[in-house]
Amino acid sequence: MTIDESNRPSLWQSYYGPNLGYVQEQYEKYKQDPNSVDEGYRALFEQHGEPVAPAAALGQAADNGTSTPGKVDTNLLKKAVAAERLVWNIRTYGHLAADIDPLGLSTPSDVRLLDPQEYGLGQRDLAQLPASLIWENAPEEARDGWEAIQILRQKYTGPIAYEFSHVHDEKERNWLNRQVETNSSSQALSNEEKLELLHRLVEVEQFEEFLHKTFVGQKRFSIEGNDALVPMLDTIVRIAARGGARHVLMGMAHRGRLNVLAHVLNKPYGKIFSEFQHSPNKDMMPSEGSMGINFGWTGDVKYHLGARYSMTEEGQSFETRLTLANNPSHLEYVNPVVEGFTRAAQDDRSEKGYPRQDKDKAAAIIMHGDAAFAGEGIVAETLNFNQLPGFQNGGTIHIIVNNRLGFTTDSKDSRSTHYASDLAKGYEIPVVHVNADDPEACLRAAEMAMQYRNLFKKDFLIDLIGYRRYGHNEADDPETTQPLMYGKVKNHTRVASLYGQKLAERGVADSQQYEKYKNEVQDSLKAIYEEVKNDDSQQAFGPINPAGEGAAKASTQTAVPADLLMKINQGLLTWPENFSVYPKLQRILERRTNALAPDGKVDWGHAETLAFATILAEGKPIRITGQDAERATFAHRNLVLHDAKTGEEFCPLHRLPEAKASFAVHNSPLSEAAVIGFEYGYNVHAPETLVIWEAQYGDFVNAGQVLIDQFISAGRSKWTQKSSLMMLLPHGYEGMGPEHSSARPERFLQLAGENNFTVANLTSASQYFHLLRRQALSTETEEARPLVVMAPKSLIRNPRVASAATELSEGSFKLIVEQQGLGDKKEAVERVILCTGKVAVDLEEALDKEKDTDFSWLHIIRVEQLYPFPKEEISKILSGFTNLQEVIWVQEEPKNMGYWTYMDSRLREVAPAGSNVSYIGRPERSSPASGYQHVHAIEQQRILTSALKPNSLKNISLGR
Ligand SMILES: Cc1ncc(C[n+]2csc(CCOP(=O)(O)OP(=O)(O)O)c2C)c(N)n1
Repeated sequence: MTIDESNRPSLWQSYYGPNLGYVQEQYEKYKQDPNSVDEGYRALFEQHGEPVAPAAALGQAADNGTSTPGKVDTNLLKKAVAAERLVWNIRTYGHLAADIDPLGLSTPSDVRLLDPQEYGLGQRDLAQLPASLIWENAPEEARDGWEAIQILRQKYTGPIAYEFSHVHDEKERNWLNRQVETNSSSQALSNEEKLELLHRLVEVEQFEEFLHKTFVGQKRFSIEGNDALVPMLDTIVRIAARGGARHVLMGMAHRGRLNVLAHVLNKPYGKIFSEFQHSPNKDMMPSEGSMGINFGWTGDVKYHLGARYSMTEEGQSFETRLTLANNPSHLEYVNPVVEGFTRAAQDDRSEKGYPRQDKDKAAAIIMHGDAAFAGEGIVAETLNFNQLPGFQNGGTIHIIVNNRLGFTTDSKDSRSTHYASDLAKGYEIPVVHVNADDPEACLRAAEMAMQYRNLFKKDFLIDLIGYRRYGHNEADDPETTQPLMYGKVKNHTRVASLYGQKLAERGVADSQQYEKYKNEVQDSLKAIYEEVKNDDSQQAFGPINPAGEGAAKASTQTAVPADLLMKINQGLLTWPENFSVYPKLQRILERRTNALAPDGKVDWGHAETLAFATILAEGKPIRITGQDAERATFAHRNLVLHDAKTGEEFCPLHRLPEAKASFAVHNSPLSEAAVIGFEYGYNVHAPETLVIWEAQYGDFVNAGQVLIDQFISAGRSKWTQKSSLMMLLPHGYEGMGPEHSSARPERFLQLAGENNFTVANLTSASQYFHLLRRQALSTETEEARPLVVMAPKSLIRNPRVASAATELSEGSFKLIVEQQGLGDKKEAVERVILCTGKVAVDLEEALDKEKDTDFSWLHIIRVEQLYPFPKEEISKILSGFTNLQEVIWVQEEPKNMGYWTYMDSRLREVAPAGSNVSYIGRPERSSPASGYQHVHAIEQQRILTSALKPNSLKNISLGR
C-alpha cells in the first residue's frame, strides 16, 4: 500500500478546542514516557511532532490554502466524522461481505456501506487521518486512516462474520469488537495443534465414509459438510473443563449425532457398528426417531460406557462428565431439557434457602438445525431463559449446524430472516457466522464463544455454515429438488482434504499427511468392524429396564407428628423483625396460627406450605415454578412475601429452623413447553428434588404437549429416563367458559400405560398434603413417576376441602374416598356414583341441601387417583352392595372429554354382575365448556340432579 506523502496536510490544523487540549495532554504524557500513550498517538507524535497552538495551526492551514484563518477546517472534520461512520458500519455490516459461503451459492449482498466512496472518502482523504483517530484499536502497522480501514475490513469480512451491534451493553460490545480487532481471543494454533485438527477432521470424515460404504443405503444423517462441528465441540469442552465445569450437557437432533456420539462422547465405534449390523429394517434404521440416533450417551452411569473427559494440566487433573441428552424426533424440543439439566448441575441444594448456583460448574451446548432454529417456537422460548434468575445457567453455547436446507426445503421457503440465526439477536446474544470449510476459523469462533460465556455469563451463538453432502438422509436423492446446489456439492473438496492441502502449502505438514491419516483411520475402523461382524452376541443397545407395572404405593408413610407440625407452623409464621408484610396478606396468614388447633381447619394453601416445610425438614429439596408460582394464580401460596415499605422479599421456608434443603420458587416466563421441558430436565438431573411445575390454568398445558408426549409420558420406556416431575393443572367447571375449565385429563389418561405416571384429582387439603409428601418420598426410588394433578380452583377456598390437623398427623394418601354419611346400609344401596374432583364436592353440597331426603339407596366414591386405577379398592366396596343396580360415572366434562372413555371399560371390569354401568355428564362437545354462565349453571344443575335422583337416567336427555 503506497501513500503519497506530499498530499498530507499538517495534521494539527484539524484539532481545535477540547480535541486539541486532549491531544496536547497526550503529548505531555508522551514527552514524559512515550510508552504511556496509546500506540496510535505515539506514532502520531513521532511523525508530526508537537501539536501546535490553534493560531499557528490555523496560520499553517491558511498558508497551504486548505482552511480559512479563525475558522474550523470543516472539510477535514467532515471527513473524520465520515470515516468514523465507515468504521462503525464495517463493524456492523462487515458480515454481509464476509467469506462464509463454502459453496459460493449466495447472491451477493448490498455492501456499499462498507465502501469509503459511499461516504465521499477517497484514499487520499483517509490517508490524511491518523489511524487511531478513526479506529481506537488500530494496529501499529496501520500507518494512517486508509490502511486502518483496509485492515479493519479484512477482519470483519473474513471467514468469520460478526454480528454484535444488537448487544446493547457497551462493555460487552466493546469487548466483542476488541476480540475481533485485536485477535486477542485466539492465539494461533501451534503446528502440533494444526496436525491434531487435521487428524480429527480425517476421523470425522472417515467414520462417515466407512458407514456409507459398509452399510449401504442405511440412514445416518451424516455430518459431512459441517465436519468442523466435532473439533469445535472438542474446543468448547476443553475450555469448559479447564474453567471448572464438571458437567457438559449437550443437546442435538439427528444431523451429525452419530459422529458426535463417536468422537466427542467416545461412544465406541463397535457399539455403533453393531446397531447398524443388527438393525431389523435396514431401510428404516436408524431413522430420525430410532434408538440408534436418539438414544443419548451419558458418561459415568452403569449401563453405558462412560463419556468421561479427563485432562491433566499444570499438575491438575480435571474430570468432566459429558452428556448428550436423549432426544425425540421432534426438532428442538430437547433444548429446554438440556437447560434444565445444566441448571440442576450448577445448583447446590444441600442447604436451606435458594439453591446456591455455581455457573462454572456446568456448561450447556445446544446444536440446532438451520431450518428448525428459525421455524420452531420452542427455540425462542428457550433463548428467553438466558437471563432469567430461575432459569439462566451462565450462558449456553448455541451452534446452528447450518447446511442451508431443511429436508428438501430451501432457506427462502423456511424463514423470513437474512440469517438462520436472526432470532437470537432479539435476546442480545452475540452471533458469529463461520465458514465450515475453514476449520481454524471454526475453532476461533468456538474459543471466542467460551471466553464470552466465561466473562459475561450469557449465551453465545455460532452459525456454522457448511453444506449437506447427501440428501436429508443418505437414501434420498437431493438432486431432484436442489440440482444446482448438489452440482456444486459433488465437485466440492471435503474439508479434511482442503485443510491437508493448506497445511502442506504452509509447510506444516507434508503433502501426504492427509492420506497417511486417512489410511490409519480406515485401518482401525475396519479392524473394529471385523470384530463386530463376527460377534453375534454384541447387543445393539444396553438393557432397557421395563417400565414396571403396579400402582404407586398409596400406603407410604406420609403423616407428620402433630407436635412437629405445630412447631413448623409457628416457624412459617415468623418473619424477620422490621419486615412489614402487606397488611391484608398478614391477616390472611395469621389466620393459620390456630388452624392446627382441635377446632381449626387447614385449607389447601396452608396444607401445601406445611407439606413443603415437612419435606424440607426431611432433607429433600423442592423446586416449584410456573407463571406466577410465587403467589399462585389463585393467590393461595404467597410463599414470597414482599415488604410493604421496602419491597424486600422474604420466603418463610428459607428461614425455617427445621429446613435442611433448598427451596427454589420462581415465577416462570410465559411459556409452557419450554418451562415444562426445563423442569423435566432439572428433575432428571436432580432426581432427589421434588420438582413441581404449575400451569396458570390447566388448559394451557396443551401448549407443552410435545414435552408431555415425548418426555414425560414416554421417556421412561423409551430411554429408561426417570422423572418424578409433578404438574399442578388447575381444572374444574366453574362457568369460566371454554377456556380455563379443563386441563384435559382425558389426554393424560389416554397416554397412561405401563405405570408411566400418576394422575390424580383431589378433594381435600389433607389428601394434597399426603400426595405431595408421597411424591417427595418416592423420588430416587423405583416408584418415582411423574405426577399430574388436576388442581383445584374454587375448591382452594371451599371450607369443605379444608382438613383437620389430625388428618395430616395421621393416615396417608387415599386412592379413593367414600362419601361420608352414605352407603351405611349396604343392602339398601342400588346406585354407586363414582366421580372425581370438584363435581364430588358439588354432589356433597347438593346432598346437604336435601338433608331430609333418604339417600340410603345411594353411595358415592371419589376416585382421587385415576391412574394407576385403584381397581382393588373400588371392587372391594362395590362387592359389598348386594342390591347394586347402577354404577354411574358422573363428571362435569363433556362425554368425549374428562374421564369417561377411560373409566367406561375399567368400571365394567369392577361392576358386579347384573349391574349397569352408565354415564352422567355433559354430552359430546367440540369445546370443553359453554361460554355462557347461565348455560353452564343449568347444565351443572342437571348433572347433579340426575345423579341424585333415583331412575334419573330414564328421564334425562343430555344428548349422546
Ligand atoms: C417438530 C418437527 N417437525 C418436523 C420434523 C420433520 N423433519 C425432520 S428433519 C427436518 C428438516 C430439518 O432441517 P434443519 O433444521 O435445517 O436440519 P437438517 O436436517 O438440515 O440438519 C424435518 C422437517 C421433525 N423432525 N420435527
